[in-house]
Amino acid sequence: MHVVATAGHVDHGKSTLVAALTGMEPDRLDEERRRGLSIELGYVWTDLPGAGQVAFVDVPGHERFVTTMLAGVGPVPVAMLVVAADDPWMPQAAEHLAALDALGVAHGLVAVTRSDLADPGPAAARAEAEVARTSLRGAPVVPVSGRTGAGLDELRSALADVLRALPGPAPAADVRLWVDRRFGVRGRGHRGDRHPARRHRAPRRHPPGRRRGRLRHRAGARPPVAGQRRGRGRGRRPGRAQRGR
Ligand SMILES: Nc1nc2c(ncn2[C@@H]2O[C@H](COP(=O)(O)OP(=O)(O)OP(=O)(O)O)[C@@H](O)[C@H]2O)c(=O)[nH]1
Ligand SMILES: [Mg+2]
Repeated sequence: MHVVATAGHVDHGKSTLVAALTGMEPDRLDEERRRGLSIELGYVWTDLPGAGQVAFVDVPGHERFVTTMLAGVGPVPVAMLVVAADDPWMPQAAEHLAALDALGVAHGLVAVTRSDLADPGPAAARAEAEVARTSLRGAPVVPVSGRTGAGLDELRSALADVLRALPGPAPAADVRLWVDRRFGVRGRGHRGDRHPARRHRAPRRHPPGRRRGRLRHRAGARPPVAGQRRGRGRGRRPGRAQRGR
């Protein structure tokens, strides 16, 4: 199965376009539907004549969700940059394109959507010029409308051409450890979740059965005494007088 990630400015029509291509709705959350805004990554797929099964990772375009966008595009080899025909070149289009360039995504295409609302020519010319400075240079640019379906067949055919031309996997290439998500844990720092297929048990930091009470685990620490922490805040080192006891 091929995997293609969307990219592009908020509200430029990414979700509408992948829904038109697949017949599946990428925005699943109530909040996404209420606000008409993608928040999480959306996953939809279809059979593409001439290319087999294709899954789309639909990313949010809002600037607040750029880390989610990066998680979505990180592991994919192909991107579909979606640009609205009725809007100028916008900051998240530039930011998403820079991210694809930094990740070295070298296969993809540009869909100039919402072309039922405006002449797609100027947006296509600008997108082509921007893409020419990145790893996606030479990507085909296809005018389309996610609303009316005009241009969808041309988009499917351009996408199938891109997918058929993809090189096979390189067994000698550098190995990457994909981190699916990361979050802060108070007092511990950052944690990352790896792909379930590669997840393994991390070594324990503390001996089993002695996981509570940080002072007990410090090498060479004396056993704590009642009232030791009083007045110095929970979890902090005891004062000099207490340590001397
Ligand atoms: N007329 C017209 N409207 C469109 C077209 N594509 C999308 N829209 C409308 O544009 C708005 C935004 O579309 P979305 O598909 O949600 O845009 P998006 O890029 O996924 O937005 P985010 O995920 O929030 O970044 C919606 O109101 C759509 O109905 C199109 O081709 N023609
Ligand atoms: Mg969306």
